[in-house]
Amino acid sequence: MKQHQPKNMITYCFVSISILLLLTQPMVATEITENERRENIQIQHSELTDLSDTSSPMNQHLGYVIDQIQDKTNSHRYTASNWYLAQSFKPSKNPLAKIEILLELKTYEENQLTIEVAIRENLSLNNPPLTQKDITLSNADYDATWLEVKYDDVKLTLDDTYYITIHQVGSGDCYWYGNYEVDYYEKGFAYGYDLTQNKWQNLSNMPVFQKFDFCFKTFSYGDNLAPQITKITGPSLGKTKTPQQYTFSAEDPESENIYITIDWGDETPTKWLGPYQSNEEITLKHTWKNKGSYIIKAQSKDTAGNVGEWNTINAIMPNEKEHTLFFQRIIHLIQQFLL
Ligand SMILES: [Ca+2]
Ligand SMILES: [Ca+2]
Repeated sequence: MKQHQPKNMITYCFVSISILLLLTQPMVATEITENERRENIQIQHSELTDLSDTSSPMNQHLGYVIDQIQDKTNSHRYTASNWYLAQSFKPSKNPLAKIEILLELKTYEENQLTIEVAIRENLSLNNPPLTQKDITLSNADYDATWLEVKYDDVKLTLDDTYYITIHQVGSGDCYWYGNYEVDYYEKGFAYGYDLTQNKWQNLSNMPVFQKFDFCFKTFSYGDNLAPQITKITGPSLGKTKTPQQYTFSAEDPESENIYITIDWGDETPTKWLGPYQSNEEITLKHTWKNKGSYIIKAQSKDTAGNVGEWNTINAIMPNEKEHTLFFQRIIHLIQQFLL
């Protein structure tokens, strides 16, 4: 019995130390992780400042958004030179940036036909329009074509009635398409002005055109929204000194191209990568030198420079090989002493 005691004591001490080691190991790892996490956050903050210095354009309007629209068609009216045609509408957005009207060139002289397209507060042709631009139709517009008329931003009173009037210059014929079966645009009417009779007709007063509206669209500007990271996928557990692959994507509300920046949680400098398409899957590899828990952060911006929020994923790089060997050795030693 006495002969066995020293060996038992040694075994007992070793097992105790081993258990203590096993218990303290994760705690030490956790402590490192927390420190690294704090460092990472500091890095992220300092790099965030750098990112704001990138020479991206100021936040700007991306483009047009439709305000009013009537795009159904089953009929048309001629724009013969002795007529003005008009469509009334009530804006809900400011400013009016452009309109589109659905025209088709029928006959023309000198291969083109000029149309005056105006925005008016009323139908009095003696009053100057709020704005007017000429468009020229050519051979290319020999089918029904949405023709764009851009105006310098026109400030309108929302929900007041305004008129798009068109009048062709010179001889020829052109269709302005519309629809008369259903009143698709209830906030406006179609009008025709017969120059030979010097009067406007509300086309809706004519039985066949009771519900007639011309095909038109009015446009204002939409706010350009920042893209957001929609996906970060990849291993949550990996090995140090081995490239790890992650997939990112970002969606821009206006489907603009996007740029992406990744903060890998170590001290790798961040930079904007791209351009990529909105929703495109972007696969990137990164190698961590030191073990620890890392917060991978991704952020995107659009071509106008609107920057979205950070999105994150956690990844632990425990250097599995070291851990496995360490635990294997401990277990092996315990087994030796217990036997
Ligand atoms: Ca109508
Ligand atoms: Ca955008």
